[in-house]
Amino acid sequence: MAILKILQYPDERLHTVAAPVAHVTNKIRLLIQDMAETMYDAPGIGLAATQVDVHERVIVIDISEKRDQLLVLINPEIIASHGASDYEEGCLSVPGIYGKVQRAESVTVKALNAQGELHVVDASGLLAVCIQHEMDHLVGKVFVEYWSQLKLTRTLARLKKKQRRTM
Ligand code: QAP
Ligand code: CO
Repeated sequence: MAILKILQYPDERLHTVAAPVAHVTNKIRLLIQDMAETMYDAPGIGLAATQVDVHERVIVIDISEKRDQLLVLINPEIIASHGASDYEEGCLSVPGIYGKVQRAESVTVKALNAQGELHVVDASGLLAVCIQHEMDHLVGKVFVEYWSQLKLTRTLARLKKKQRRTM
């Protein structure tokens, strides 16, 4: 297993659109293991393959307290969504930046698991928000890009300043 490097916003590679996984091979299972290890190490509650510069539709999520409920979503598709929520979000690719995004309150997602089996997940609250946030990464969208131009410009300036400090 390995801890992967997480791309940092505004890295252009975060805007790459991921391709569907054709077959859930051992290579994909290895990627999932490494992504899970990277997420747990960070620590974070969700990570999309895009964030580790792999442009395939793979997501890992674990919102459990004990960090023992890994959810793997391969080729996820939202088949139903309801309501509205505005959770405070963060992102491992945008460290230290938090803010609200408008999303659906609950979603039903169809996806393959690590065994390549199709499953359907009904999610609400934090899990639903996390799934939508990670699925956005797979189409090259980062949560801060929902914000106003003014707020995004200020965020970019803060990130630049921070990245200068840690160089
Ligand atoms: C996405 O984000 C998410 O700024 C997952 O310094 C987050 O795991 C969806 C993290 C909240 C919905 C609600 C962020 C770690 C982790 C930071 C994460 C940081 C250290 C973010
Ligand atoms: Co993120």
